Amino acid sequence: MTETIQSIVSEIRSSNSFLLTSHEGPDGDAVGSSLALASFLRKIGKDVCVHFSDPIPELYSFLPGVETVQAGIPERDFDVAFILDIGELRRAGDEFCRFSRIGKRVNLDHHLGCELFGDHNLIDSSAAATGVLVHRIARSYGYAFDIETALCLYVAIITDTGSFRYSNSNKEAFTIAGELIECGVNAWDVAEQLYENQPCKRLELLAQCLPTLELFAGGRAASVTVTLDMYAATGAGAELTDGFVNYPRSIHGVEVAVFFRQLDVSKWKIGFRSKGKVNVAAFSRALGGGGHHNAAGCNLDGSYDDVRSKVRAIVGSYL
Ligand SMILES: [Mn+2]
Repeated sequence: MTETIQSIVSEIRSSNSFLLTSHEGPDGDAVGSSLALASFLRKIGKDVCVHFSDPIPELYSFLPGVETVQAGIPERDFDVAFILDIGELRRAGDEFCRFSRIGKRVNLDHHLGCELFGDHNLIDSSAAATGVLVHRIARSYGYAFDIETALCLYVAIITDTGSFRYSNSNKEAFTIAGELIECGVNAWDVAEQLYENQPCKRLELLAQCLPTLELFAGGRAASVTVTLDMYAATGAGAELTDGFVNYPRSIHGVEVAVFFRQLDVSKWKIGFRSKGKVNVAAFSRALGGGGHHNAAGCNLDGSYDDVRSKVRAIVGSYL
């Protein structure tokens, strides 16, 4: 691991132009770790282009450097491409996967079983966030952290640890967070940006979603549903449903939460969340999807009643 970090640092020292990207549907770690790396590289005088295949959610628009993110990749050569927090290369999007004017590829990730597609692969599933890996690299370079880089890293870590609640909230995550606070990051300002800044439409949509709450499997599972009608009634879009599945999961005695999200008249996206004991990847695989122990999902076609009973049967048979 230390050797990989050393090789990446040498690659940074000997290169000038960098292309950075992360996964589709970017989350706080994807955006925060990429912008932190961009900020560090720019401050040491490098030429940096940040590309995301999907738009950056409005929630992260306060991050320094977000205005430099490009939806397209300029037709030019890059010495090094950093691919962050991605798990599988295809999640970088078609444009990046087709783009070949790259000298070396560096893969930074903390997903278990990440594909080793890089010339350098810094993969550590014990890292709380990909931002932690960026911190290790910048520190190993001897970089004195500035407030912009620190703010992006803090957001990467706080979002991927669920505000230091999830089981990945290890000592390294807290130690780095402490250092970032020392650099001038204000914990309340960040929390206010992330959690006290919701569009009103999101709560209106949540108000329509919560009455759909159902407990099943003897109270060990619970679900909520969002339909196309609810989007139409509130003017809110699917991107505002992030976190809705945490409400059924938060119930006493519930081990598995299910989120039914209507994509089209008879198309549904099903999200599963576990409190830790139950492996929800097993449900989603049984239904043709994928995911991780604590978070998984799949798509199903059919009427709500059909999809709902199929999912409840699978979850019931495992619990
Ligand atoms: Mn991550």
